[in-house]
Amino acid sequence: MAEGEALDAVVIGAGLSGIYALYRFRELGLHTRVFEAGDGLGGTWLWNRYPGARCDIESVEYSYSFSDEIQQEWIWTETMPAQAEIEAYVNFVADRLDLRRHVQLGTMVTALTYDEAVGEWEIETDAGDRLRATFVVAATGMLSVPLDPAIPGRETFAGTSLFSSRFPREGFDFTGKRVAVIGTGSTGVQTTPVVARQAGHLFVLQRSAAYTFPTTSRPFRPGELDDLKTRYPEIRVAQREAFPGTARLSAFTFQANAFTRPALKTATREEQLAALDELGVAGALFWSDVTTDMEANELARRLYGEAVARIVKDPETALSLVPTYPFGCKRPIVDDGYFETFNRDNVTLVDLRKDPIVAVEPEGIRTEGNFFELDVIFYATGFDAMTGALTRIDIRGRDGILLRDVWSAEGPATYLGMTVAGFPNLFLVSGPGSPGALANVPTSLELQIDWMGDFVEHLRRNDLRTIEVTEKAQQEWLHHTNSLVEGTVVLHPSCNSWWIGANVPGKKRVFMSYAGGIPEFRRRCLEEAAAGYPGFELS
Ligand code: NA7
Repeated sequence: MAEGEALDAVVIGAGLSGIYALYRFRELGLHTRVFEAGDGLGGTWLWNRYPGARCDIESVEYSYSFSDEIQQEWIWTETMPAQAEIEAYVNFVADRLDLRRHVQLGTMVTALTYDEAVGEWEIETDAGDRLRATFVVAATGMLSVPLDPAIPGRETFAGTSLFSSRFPREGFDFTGKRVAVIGTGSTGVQTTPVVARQAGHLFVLQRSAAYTFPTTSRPFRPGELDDLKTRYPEIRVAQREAFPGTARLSAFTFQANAFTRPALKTATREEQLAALDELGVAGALFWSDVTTDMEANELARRLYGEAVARIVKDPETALSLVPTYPFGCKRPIVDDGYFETFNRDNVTLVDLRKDPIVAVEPEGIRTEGNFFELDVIFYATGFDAMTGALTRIDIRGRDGILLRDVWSAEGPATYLGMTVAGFPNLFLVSGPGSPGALANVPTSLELQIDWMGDFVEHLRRNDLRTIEVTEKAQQEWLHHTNSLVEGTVVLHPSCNSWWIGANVPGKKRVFMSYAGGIPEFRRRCLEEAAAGYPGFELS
């Protein structure tokens, strides 16, 4: 890259969002370049290649809708795709559309500085690039900055330390090894059954128990995918009209159906048990009142405990596997044989609430009451979600203000999750205040990037160059997004989720996703555009 080269747009990140942003902007005729820190395409689905990594949305739904050719050509093999298939899909799309030549891999954007005099962004990378662009699209991912836990002595471990979000490309053979998995979010829960099948002994180190229910994923039956492909027009419409952006073919059908099911508080004991018989652990959770009534939520939690105890034979382990926080405060997990895994002779649950970690030592992990001799420690300890990737770049807007300073002082305010006051011509994909973590990602990102593309077209039609959201529009959006979750379970005092940044010490506790659903979000985006972008100063 030539020093000082000027582009129309720079996209940061070559995951699902970055690849679509590149395509959409290139279609507009914009000279666009993508910088990607990884050594390949796929973003989340490049980095998180740990055993058992799988999407919990149906494959036909967790895919781009913008090209009928692509959705007809690509062949999904399973109803919910595993990591490798999504990574291959992103690569297929990039090749099919000849996008790869616009992507510079192995390059981390380190600084973005807005030059007010000329209305351009100056972009710096760790590869020594220094260039300018009129627009920047930060497609940096919601869960792209891993949190390495502050456990003393981590670096002294003499065995192998593995990290779920940068798992070795060549895989890892756990055969016969003494392994500890730390963390029981989606990642730990997905990987546990797979590692258990190989390891000599697996210790699952659990600080918070998980609400998880079994996946319905399976290989497609002959002809099934072809049938689904003929239904794409109706599936895509249904996605845009559904709160979570899925046509409800997926695992979350349980949740969707919850609203049409009776209230748990008024259900008889027989009805409750019948739900467990029919749906297993999911039968404990999906009732119409569980996320709106804390008494019902507590009933569901206890019923969940009964359902877990039906599967897990050791009563003490079963008890430890029951969460102590309300259902709905964290993202529900979809697993493949998680609870059954604890019936294996080579698996031990270590309840860190009863026996906390003291330190990692060269030979293993010391807890207050035990020492676990280990060959491998596998960290599945989560991410600095939604804002982490953006606050790690020096993003300086008007008057040299740093985005990270603004957000740490005031919380991560945006308008529509896509624009920030004081940072002209900077677009965020799935930023805080977007449907982000509450929506089917491809549905949501296409909606956002199409809105950005339309906005840029509007500028060009009107011979304009610069957009900047007003403080007023941003404040109103913040008020609206906060009002949607006020008094709900996601802000319950016992709730320490990445949704609200509670997993990162010192991070402001703010619910960071738009809880109004995809149709309402879409309506508001379209309204803003149709009205000529009243929330923005245009020049
Ligand atoms: P999560 O959901 O943030 O889970 C991280 C897990 O790691 C969680 O169980 C944490 O316990 C645990 N953790 C974090 N730090 C520690 C330390 N120091 N000691 C012990 N345990 C620890 O991340 P995932 O990668 O599983 O999933 C993220 C999202 O990816 C998921 O929601 C899906 O959307 C896909 P805690 O709960 O904080 O007590």
